Amino acid sequence: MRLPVGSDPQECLISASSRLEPFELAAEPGELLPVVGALEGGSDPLAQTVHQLVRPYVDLEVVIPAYNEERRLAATLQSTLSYLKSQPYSSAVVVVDNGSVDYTAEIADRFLDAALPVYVVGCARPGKGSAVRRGFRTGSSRYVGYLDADGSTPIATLDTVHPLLERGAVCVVASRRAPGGGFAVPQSRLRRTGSEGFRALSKGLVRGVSDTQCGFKFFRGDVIRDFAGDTFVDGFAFDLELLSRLQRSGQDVVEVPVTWTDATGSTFRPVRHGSRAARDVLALRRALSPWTTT
Ligand SMILES: Nc1nc2c(ncn2[C@@H]2O[C@H](COP(=O)(O)OP(=O)(O)O)[C@@H](O)[C@H]2O)c(=O)[nH]1
Ligand SMILES: [Mg+2]
Repeated sequence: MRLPVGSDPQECLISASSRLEPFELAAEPGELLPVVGALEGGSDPLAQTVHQLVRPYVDLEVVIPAYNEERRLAATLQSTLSYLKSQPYSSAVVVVDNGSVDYTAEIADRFLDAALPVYVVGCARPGKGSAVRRGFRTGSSRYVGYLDADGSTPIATLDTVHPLLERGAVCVVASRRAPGGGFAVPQSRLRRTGSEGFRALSKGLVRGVSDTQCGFKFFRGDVIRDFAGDTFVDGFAFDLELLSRLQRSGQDVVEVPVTWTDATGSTFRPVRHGSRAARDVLALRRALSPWTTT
């Protein structure tokens, strides 16, 4: 099912730091539901009734941000769908494509008649972070997470992640640096140097997490939908912001080791995206409240 690219009332609301509370969720599996929500804030002059689309409930949703992924997306969708179909829980896949200029959307469309619900969602605001945020905020699943379109982290990592969520974990992230994890195919020297710089710059923003940037993270849906509404980072540093905000509010981040494969065809442009990520980390340092625990 394809949602329109372009006007995005929800994102306008997010940028106005407001929170949208859907108050009517309903019914038919596989159907998109018009949901009427209202801004919180009572007499707030911004308060108004808005319309948005919320996907129906499933146990677990997998969001795949995708930008110009015509070469890498099909294999990842294939493996993700075949894995999810073999699980006892209900699930859906959500591809969020903001402005790809290749055949990403058409590739994703080929999977629309798959046995599991697959949605292709547009997103007006560019960036991996915006895309993931949009995926989160338009769902209603019990658990939701995201993975990269290049399949760098094996989907079978969910074998470990899902039971942890079922046991009450709120946030479970794949880590290449946790004991037992690693790189089957390492990143280029330039990317490794960039990653070291990013880690140095972001030191102290999260605690006890060895790898904030691995693109495979799952959450309890209700909690992360709430947090995602408060985030402002649109690019690759979005993961760091999410984890930092979760930890500051007292939530634990659980890491599971993965063997990760660097895939060719990265959309990450070291100069453009690296400098943007650095600026975002500095903005995060200014914006986030101090830790309340030591
Ligand atoms: N929707 C969307 N996805 C993006 C954007 N930038 C990156 N991505 C996706 O984010 C994921 C990670 O990007 P990737 O190129 O694999 O970065 P790398 O693994 O750090 O080299 C991939 O699924 C990309 O398609 C963007 O602006 N919009
Ligand atoms: Mg990648």
